Amino acid sequence: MTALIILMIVVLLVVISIQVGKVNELAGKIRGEEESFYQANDRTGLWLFLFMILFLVGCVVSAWYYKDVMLGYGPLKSASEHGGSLDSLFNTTLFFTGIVFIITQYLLFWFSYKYRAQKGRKAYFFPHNTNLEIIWTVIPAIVMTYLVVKGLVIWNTVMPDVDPDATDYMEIEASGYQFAWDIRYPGADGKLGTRDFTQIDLGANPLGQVWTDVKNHDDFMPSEIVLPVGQKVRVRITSKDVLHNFYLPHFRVKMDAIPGLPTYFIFTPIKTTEEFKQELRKYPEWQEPYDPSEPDGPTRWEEFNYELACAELCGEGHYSMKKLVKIVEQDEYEDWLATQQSYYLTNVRNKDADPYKGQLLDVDVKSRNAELNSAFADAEVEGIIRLKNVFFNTGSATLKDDSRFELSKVAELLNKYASMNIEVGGHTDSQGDDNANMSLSVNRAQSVLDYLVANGVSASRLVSKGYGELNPAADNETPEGRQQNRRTELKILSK
Ligand SMILES: [Cu+2]
Repeated sequence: MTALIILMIVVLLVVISIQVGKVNELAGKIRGEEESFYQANDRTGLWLFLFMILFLVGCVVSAWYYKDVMLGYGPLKSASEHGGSLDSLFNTTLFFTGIVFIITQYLLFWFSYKYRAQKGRKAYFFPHNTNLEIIWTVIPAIVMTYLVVKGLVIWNTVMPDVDPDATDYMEIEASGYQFAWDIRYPGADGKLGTRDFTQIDLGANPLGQVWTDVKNHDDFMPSEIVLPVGQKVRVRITSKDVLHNFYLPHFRVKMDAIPGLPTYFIFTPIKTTEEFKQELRKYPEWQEPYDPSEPDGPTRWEEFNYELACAELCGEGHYSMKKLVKIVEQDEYEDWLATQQSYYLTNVRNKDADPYKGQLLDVDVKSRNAELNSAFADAEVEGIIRLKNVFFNTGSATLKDDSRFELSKVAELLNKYASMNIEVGGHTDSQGDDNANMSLSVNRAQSVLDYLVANGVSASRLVSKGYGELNPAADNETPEGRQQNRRTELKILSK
């Protein structure tokens, strides 16, 4: 229907213009052909000149009117350290191209008016003018050289890579795929683990992390990007399928994500999300309601968030490649870090895909130490702290070497909380002879107590007790239950 109406309008316009042409022809015949030709020329020239004035004024007014929604102006000044220099490059280019734009538009329309055909005037013919040639070659050459050199200088300050041994930056990784981003942080060691595309398993290992590389063990994949303000960040950018583009408009960060060829961008955020919101708040258009159907709801500036987008038309779901970016103060960042779980520990550890299944790893010790820190800090009298990584040889009270991590941490914490008195309790499962279990638990508790004393804890603060199989923590019918029942516990007697 719409197409039919448009077609009819087009046909009508054609008919009208033919009719107008015919009327002009007739009028020309009446008034004399030549006379009407010059009159039409005068009119057209004048209209063109008026159009030019309106057009140029419109360009300037609309640019001014919309400047606060353009990156680089009003509230949308760069939120990164390097962004200002890129904005200044755009402004410089806009300045020169703006001058050229106005001069060429002026000449185009003014000349068509001034040199319109007039009675008795002949066109002046000149084939060549050296001065003009020099002017319009030399001036653009100088301007172009200036723009290119300035661009190169800025490129060279924004784009050089960091020294991999430097400690003044943090690295995160963004992997694009149809249609989302996987963000990976390096964890406590500050290093991203290696990847191998043949290891990719969409359910269990979406990035193809190589689990024999211990650097992977503490890497985590948050649902949003959180960064501390003032921190230099290197983003390693990769793609798992087609071309994507890592675009953080507020930080003037934009780089292709290319399958098989990691790229990078280094930037330093200088405004927290909160600071940026306070900037936006000063502008009336940002005080309007975020959702127009809810006039009393939150305003646009209150709902603002930095965003990561994909700036490559990568397919049907391209628009959904969006992630929130939060820039926060250092302490807030550390609180957030503490809530993040390593992908390996959460999804892979001790499963079949784990090459270290059943072995105690550095990353277990670290996360266990953090648990023990808070268990001791929050300990109540009569409370129980179950030790997880204390192992004995089968049927014996001899500690395995791997127990040293947990027990030396416990000794350190007991020395820190020096007024705490503790009972070390040994427990077994229900298999085998009851009396043998009882004496095994007594001996094992004593071994742990001896270890703590040997590590500087005063013997007067410790007692040991064997419970044998009397206090099961789980069902003795299953192997897992029995494993949980064979355990060492600390009971807080006083603090
Ligand atoms: Cu994309």
